[in-house]
Amino acid sequence: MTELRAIRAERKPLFASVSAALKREIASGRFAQSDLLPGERELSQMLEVSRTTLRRAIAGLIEEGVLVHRHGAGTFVRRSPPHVEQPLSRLTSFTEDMRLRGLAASSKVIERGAFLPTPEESMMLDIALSEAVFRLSRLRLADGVPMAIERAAVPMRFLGEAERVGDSLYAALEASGYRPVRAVQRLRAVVIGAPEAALLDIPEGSPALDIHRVAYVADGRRVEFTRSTYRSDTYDFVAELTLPPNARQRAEGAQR
Ligand code: 16G
Repeated sequence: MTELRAIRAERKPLFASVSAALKREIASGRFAQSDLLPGERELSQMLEVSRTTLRRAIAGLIEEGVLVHRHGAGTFVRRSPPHVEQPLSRLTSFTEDMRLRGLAASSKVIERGAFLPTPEESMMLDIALSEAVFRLSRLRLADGVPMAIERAAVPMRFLGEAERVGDSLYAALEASGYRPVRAVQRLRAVVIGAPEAALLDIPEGSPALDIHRVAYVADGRRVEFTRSTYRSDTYDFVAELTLPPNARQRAEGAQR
């Protein structure tokens, strides 16, 4: 605790020094990821600061996403999520992507079943409003850490029965002979609202990536429309860029 006491000698506002000291303790492993912080009384005694100063420091760290408050349970050190680099040119599934990185994929189902499509789903899938879709909305996790919320819609005709879908949507589509072979994806930066922030375990107002994917089967029919919200602190989407062939020939010629 000598290090924590040294905060009194620093020339910052006291609460800022308390935040910095708590961050150092987290980085050093004294308070491990996912650990419950000691109670307010204990911490304020340890740090020799008032509870008001401590509360101010903790509130700041919650806002920064270093700590997380769970109702009725206390304040925890947030577990830092795995960082994933995702090539934008490969049409893979979440389960496959995580497996390739040695991470365990899991999901929490938010909504699942056969429904009539919304006007947006019917337009994006190019189907009639009367044609049923299988809708699967999930929170996707890697090694137990929330990474994304995905809301997928697939025309029922590609799946046969909803029961066919297990942990992986793409595995189910592959089993029924309709694995997507091509997809068009649109990415956009968004600011996260309260309900999604709570699911993703990040502070409200954090930046996130909003991704729309329309995927096609070999004969050109649309098989999937998925709207996803990805945590921007866990995902880097990486695209490889190439010159068109004629410009490439010119560039290579100039090098000779
Ligand atoms: C990916 C896809 C999503 C697809 C899901 C299937 C992006 C942005 N999205 O997460 O469109 O539905 O994989 O995953 O990459 P699953 O087979 O594990 O259910």
